[in-house]
Amino acid sequence: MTTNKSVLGWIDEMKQLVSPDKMVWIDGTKEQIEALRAEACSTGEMIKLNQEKLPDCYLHRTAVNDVARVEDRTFICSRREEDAGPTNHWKDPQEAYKMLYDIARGSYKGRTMYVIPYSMGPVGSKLSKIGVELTDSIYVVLNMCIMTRVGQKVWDTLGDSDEWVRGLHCKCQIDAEKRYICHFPEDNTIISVNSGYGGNVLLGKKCFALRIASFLGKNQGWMAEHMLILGIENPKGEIKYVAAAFPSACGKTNLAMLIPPEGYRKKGYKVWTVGDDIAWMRQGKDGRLYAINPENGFFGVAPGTNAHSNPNALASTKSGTIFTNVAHNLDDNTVWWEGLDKNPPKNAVDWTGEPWDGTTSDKKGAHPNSRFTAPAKNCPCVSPEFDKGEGVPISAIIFGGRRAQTTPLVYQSRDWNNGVFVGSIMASETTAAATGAVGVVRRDPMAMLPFCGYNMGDYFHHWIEMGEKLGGNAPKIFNVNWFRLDDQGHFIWPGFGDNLRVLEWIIKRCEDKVDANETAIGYVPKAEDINLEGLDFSVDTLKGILDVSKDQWTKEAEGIEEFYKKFGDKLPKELKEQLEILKSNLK
Ligand code: GTP
Ligand code: SPV
Ligand code: MN
Repeated sequence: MTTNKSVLGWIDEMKQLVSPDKMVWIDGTKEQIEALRAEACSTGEMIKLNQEKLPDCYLHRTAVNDVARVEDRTFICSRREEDAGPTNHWKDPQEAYKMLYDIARGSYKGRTMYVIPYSMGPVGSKLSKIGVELTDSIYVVLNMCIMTRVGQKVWDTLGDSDEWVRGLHCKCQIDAEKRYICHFPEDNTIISVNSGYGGNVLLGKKCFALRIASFLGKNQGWMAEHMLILGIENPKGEIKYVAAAFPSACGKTNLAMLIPPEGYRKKGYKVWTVGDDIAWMRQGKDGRLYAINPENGFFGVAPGTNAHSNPNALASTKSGTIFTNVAHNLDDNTVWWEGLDKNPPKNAVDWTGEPWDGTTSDKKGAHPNSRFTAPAKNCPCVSPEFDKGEGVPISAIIFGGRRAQTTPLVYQSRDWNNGVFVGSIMASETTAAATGAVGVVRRDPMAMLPFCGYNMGDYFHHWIEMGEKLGGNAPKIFNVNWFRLDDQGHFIWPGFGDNLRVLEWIIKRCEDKVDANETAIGYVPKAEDINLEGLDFSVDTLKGILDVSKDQWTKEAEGIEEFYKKFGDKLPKELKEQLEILKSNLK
């Protein structure tokens, strides 16, 4: 295991607090994982699926009140309230520790404490960071063993250092009224109580790799972002990498694994997945921005994933995968979700554990935020760079969201600071990935609203400073919107694989190979420069979704002005200037 004093001291303290019956050190070996799976199946916590069709795959159902991240119960517990900022919920750290310890006290009685040493990023890479999660949930252990790199090597790499992130997870009674996800950025500590669901409890993911890491990045001069990373290989074999930030359930996993349209495939285009949710980025020796994916698996949205929309994601779930809150097909002991195919199982159990015949229209088989936890190595297009840990050089940063109107299919910012402005004004319709209303437009700067571990005004400053550091090597910044709707409420742009047509324009812009129209908000493609070959989509329709409406953007500018007021003195002057430029462009 480890002789690290800071680790042993903390584990001891937590053990005293939660009083487990026994303790198990997780080493991530096959034998250990097999034994834990068997134990979870014996208690009903997990269901072993058809091992011929889905080898090493399991199904888990969470409590019905525990199916998504809980943003209103997520806290940043910095010493000063101002350091959490106007977009985060804050609690005083001393009060928060007391409250959490009172809830956690004795909560492992009759249970086992699992100690998970994990690395975010390839073990030993200079860009990687180490965490230790204590949990009383086998489900969490097995998910962490997919999503992160777990095992003895992590202890060996950590050595005596006390640079690691403490994570305590207690399921308690899954009491929604006492559910808290608390972060102590100044103490490198996360405490999560009364949940057993995904982002609330897999503490390496949003809690560490975004909330804690964004704070570390600010202080250490790097960036932790809610971004996918993908490589686009052209027929000459040259690969360009882009990173893209979209809010939860707005298409990161899908874009990260996209399959090029037939015409592109024939020409020799390929797409390589580096990451589908989180990017850690740092300036490299050559001055460019390099990104790694700190994760080792995909915690992807199941509904809508099918052989047409995302065959690579589907292929990734065919072995070693844990399904959460999908429907269970009893006929062949497999899984099903809305949008998988047109044949819902007749003899099934829905995500709540009730019998389900696949026909009731008011009752879904899978929860809208049901998920698969799949090993990255399963992905047919996983990048050869995935495990290298040096990072890939980023040519373009792409922001995007779900907007029925207003935001065009794609536009390019005028320069870095204008790009930071474009990210800061992102807005998107809310989705089932968090509890609360769905479909409401809200501002979600850089898709980091729920994930920034400190004052978002300071976060904007950090972006501006990164641009100064990167200078002429800075990636170009774009914005995309796959979600414009027609009058009947249908998506206009075909999306998915065809998004490569837009990425191609983006790459060409980065290489100065294509012209554009300058508008009030930035550079928009000339419609004829987006390749529509092989697609039943007219240039006129395309013009419609490239349109920048002065009326709509004038309203948008008012909304931005209102939103910016939140930040008071913390709003960088560069962004104030950008807003003024937008307003004067619209006159
Ligand atoms: P998180 O894991 O929550 O961060 O989500 P994500 O950003 O990875 O989103 P994901 O790729 O899982 O997509 C979420 C939903 O958006 C799914 O239902 C997809 O089918 C849908 N979607 C993704 N890409 C597109 C697209 O290009 N067009 C349309 N219309 N829908 C899309
Ligand atoms: C998201 O909501 O952005 C996710 C899922 O990726 S969770 O891990 O629950 O945060
Ligand atoms: Mn996400």
